[in-house]
Amino acid sequence: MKTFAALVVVSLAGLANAQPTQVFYSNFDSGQPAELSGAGGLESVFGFAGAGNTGDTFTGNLWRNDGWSMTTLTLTNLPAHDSVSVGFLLAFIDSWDSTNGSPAPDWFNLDIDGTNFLQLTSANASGNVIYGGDQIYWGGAGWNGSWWDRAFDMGNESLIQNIPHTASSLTLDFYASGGGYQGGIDESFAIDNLDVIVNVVPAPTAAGLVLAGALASLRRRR
Ligand SMILES: [Ca+2]
Ligand SMILES: [Ca+2]
Ligand SMILES: [Ca+2]
Repeated sequence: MKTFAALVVVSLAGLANAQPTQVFYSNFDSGQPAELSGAGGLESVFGFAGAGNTGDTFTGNLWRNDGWSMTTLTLTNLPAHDSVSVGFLLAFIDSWDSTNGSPAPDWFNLDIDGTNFLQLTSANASGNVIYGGDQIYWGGAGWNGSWWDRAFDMGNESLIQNIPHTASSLTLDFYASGGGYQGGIDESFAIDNLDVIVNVVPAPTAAGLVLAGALASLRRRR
């Protein structure tokens, strides 16, 4: 009987594996998503078109923010989950100056539920500190024609993968900061292919409930 009971417990444990579930995605090609608010707006991807990894490239429009205010994604009524992962394409547009450039520093930030998870810079115009992620573009994409632009695929950045999270709502704030940040046609950032995945904790299945009932029955007979 102990062996059978142990098998039941193992089976129930197996049913509890979290399932990755996409709860938001936008390539910004069909207008502004209802979940997105705050600063910025839709613009063509211009020269970024096609940059990226297979199946995850800049297309059509992106969302560009050229000021100091936040762009905010707000998700509600999330299914029961134990962690969250975020991915997007990130463009550093025009004359970003890294921490050892001038005027600097220029920062791109991502806060999740009010806590900072990313603070990155890019040496487009001055300095030499560059985020060491998956760079997918370096060239003159457009906008202010005087400067080259740089882009990254953030989908494999470990800092924003499998973050412990259980609340039914989630807020992402994207914004620039730093004493040297000039904004406008000097410095701006843009995102495309924004993707949010939660690891859903499945509800007990009918089979699981039957097994649980069998276990309870065994216990009663002792
Ligand atoms: Ca797009
Ligand atoms: Ca600059
Ligand atoms: Ca600057």
